[in-house]
Amino acid sequence: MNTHNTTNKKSTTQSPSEPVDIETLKALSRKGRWLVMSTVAASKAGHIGGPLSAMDMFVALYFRQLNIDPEHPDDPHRDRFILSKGHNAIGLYSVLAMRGYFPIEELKTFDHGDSRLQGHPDMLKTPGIDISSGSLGQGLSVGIGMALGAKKLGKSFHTWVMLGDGECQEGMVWEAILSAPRFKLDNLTAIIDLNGLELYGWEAGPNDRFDRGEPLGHVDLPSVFHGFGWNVIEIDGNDFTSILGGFDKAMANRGSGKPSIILAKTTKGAGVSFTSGTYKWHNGVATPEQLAIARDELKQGEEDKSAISTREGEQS
Ligand SMILES: Cc1ncc(C[n+]2csc(CCOP(=O)(O)OP(=O)(O)O)c2C)c(N)n1
Repeated sequence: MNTHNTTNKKSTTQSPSEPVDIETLKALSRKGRWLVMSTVAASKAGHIGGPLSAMDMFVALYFRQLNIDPEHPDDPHRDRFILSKGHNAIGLYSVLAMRGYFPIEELKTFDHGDSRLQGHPDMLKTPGIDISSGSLGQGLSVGIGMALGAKKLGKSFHTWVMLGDGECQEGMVWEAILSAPRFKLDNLTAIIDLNGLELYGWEAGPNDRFDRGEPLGHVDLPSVFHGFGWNVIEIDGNDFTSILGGFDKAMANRGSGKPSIILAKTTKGAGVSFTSGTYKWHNGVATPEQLAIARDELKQGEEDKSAISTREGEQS
């Protein structure tokens, strides 16, 4: 059971009071990317590439799409979000902090033993986390359970699940893809962050230990998902107009009896020149020089250095 503070008040779910415009969403994304880079550098461990490729979608979900209230993270009427690729936790934490689930300052504790913000999401510790994740492949099945539960109980919330393309090599994902249409879960939307790069490939190449081919590059995903019975939406996952249009299509699909899949083309490590488009920054720790470059590129000011912290006894 979730142990966060809860209230039994009537539904308090809400989107931000004023719709957040696209320029503001872009600024939030830059801030979120900076929080990822600086927090991971301070903690000296964590993932970069996936959190940055997914950042625009995290921001669009939490600032435009989800029916949620940070003051009541366990409101039973809230929309659900499952980060199936749980190693992207720092990306999600950065957006949860900006949205008011906990202080941005708390990011300084990321990955410390006694922190609420563990390296992978923990639903028993962190406000705003609906499901613990990190072992790849499980999130969509959990999302199916939530969406099915909503149908059975007559609840109107929508369930969103984000997966990685590397993650889709887990067989359990495909069992879930097979079963969601069977249950007519039009209250479920899965997003695949198609950044085309993961940590590992399959075969040794001439200049590397691994062939870094696209995890799903050989699969005609739209046809496959059509064939399985999903409503297929293709977007540019690093463009807010495209993202918001995709979310609208998913919501318009409610009532159709089909779950929606959003195939989101993204760039791994997007937003920072030296992390962009390379598997090498799947995880990693930026040097002070690299952080300075990232801060400039993300248009963060001097005051944002405060996001950088060091663990006691460690050098910056
Ligand atoms: C069951 C399982 N196997 C292996 C891992 C180790 N692992 C963590 S991230 C990752 C690659 C994931 O790539 P992708 O899903 O494309 O995510 P991205 O970082 O690109 O967003 C792997 C293999 C894991 N977390 N869980």
